[in-house]
Amino acid sequence: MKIVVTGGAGFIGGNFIHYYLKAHPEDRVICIDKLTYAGNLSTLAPVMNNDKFRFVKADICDRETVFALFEEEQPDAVINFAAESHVDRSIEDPEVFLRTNILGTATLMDACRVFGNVRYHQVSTDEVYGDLPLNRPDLLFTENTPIHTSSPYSSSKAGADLLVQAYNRTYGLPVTISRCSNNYGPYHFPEKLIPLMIVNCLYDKPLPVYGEGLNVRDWLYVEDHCKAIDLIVRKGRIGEVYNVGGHNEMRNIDIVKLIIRELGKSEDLITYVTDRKGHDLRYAIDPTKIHEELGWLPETCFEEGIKKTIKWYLENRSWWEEIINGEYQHYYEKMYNNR
Ligand code: NAD
Ligand code: TDX
Repeated sequence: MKIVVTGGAGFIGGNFIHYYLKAHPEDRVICIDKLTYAGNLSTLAPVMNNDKFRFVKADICDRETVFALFEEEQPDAVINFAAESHVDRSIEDPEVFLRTNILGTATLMDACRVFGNVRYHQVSTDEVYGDLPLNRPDLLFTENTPIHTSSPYSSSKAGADLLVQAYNRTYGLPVTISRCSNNYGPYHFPEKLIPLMIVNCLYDKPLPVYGEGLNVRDWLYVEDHCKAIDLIVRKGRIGEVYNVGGHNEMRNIDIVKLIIRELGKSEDLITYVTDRKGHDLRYAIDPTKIHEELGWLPETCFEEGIKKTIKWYLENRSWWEEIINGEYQHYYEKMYNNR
């Protein structure tokens, strides 16, 4: 099989490429990535010399380049990870989220239509379902939960999902969608909760917890997400949505305290800051469908996954130090100074 993976220089796309080339050494992977602030070629350094891998620096909204690449490569499947992915950035500046997340998705699917009705998979998120109340642990997101978004980010992802379903119904494009909960693991950009707290702890910097830290996220080790996507692309039913999650709900404050403990730091580093606007209270995925239909189950429990993740950040300082010494510093000052 020959697959196009977009956004492969980012967190989940990068982990997916590493996983996929090991799991399917006979397949060829072509990665398209614009290398925005979130894209990092050093994430792909271990596979750059693999002759089954090709990297192309391009914008998924650039129709001419995307079409030329499809004509040349004639892929069998496309997996779209490329997106603007950070909620806080979407609150500051929504426009690029609409462009990449919606128009980029349309451009890729148009290329799929033109070059042989290519199999298309959309990597979506549980955030399209909005949030759940904190006092109703019995409620979970199923694939039938109505779309109900809170941030410009989640709205742009929901817009893309609707478009994917419309391309299936209108043009018969063979599509699937996965909606996963919060991922964590290696190569996670340090603007997101877990890597930000690890990096700040290592520098003994304040740990900025939004509001009271009581919001709940449902965490999944990134490799389990990658395996789920691989299964869906190979065995999933066309036109279907699959939720992906491992029943691992945790309050933000408990995650922060756990990281502090693992790194032997003091809870005095915790600093409560102004809450995120429109902050979703709780996410929780019901993964029954992907389990029953495709046999998927998470393999890495949180206790093991967080230890592996912290170890990775300790052993790969150059990867994240390069990031935080660049444009990230301006971002950090803008978002957190005087918050
Ligand atoms: P990320 O921000 O780490 O990486 C995004 C990648 O896309 C970067 O390499 C960036 O350079 C690239 N990109 C951005 N705009 C582009 C464009 N116009 N053209 C080409 N490349 C472009 O994101 P991530 O956390 O790896 O998320 C990947 C996907 O998974 C996203 O679609 C996101 O919505 C979804 N998702 C993420 C999570 C999570 O917890 N991180 C959970 C569920 C779903
Ligand atoms: O400094 C912080 N302090 C803090 O308290 C940051 C960055 C976050 N938080 C809180 C906000 C959230 O309740 O931690 C929680 C997690 O925040 P993020 O890491 O920004 O993730 P989230 O907003 O939950 O979105 C993530 O999961 C779903 C990804 O970034 C999305 O791309 C994905 O779709």
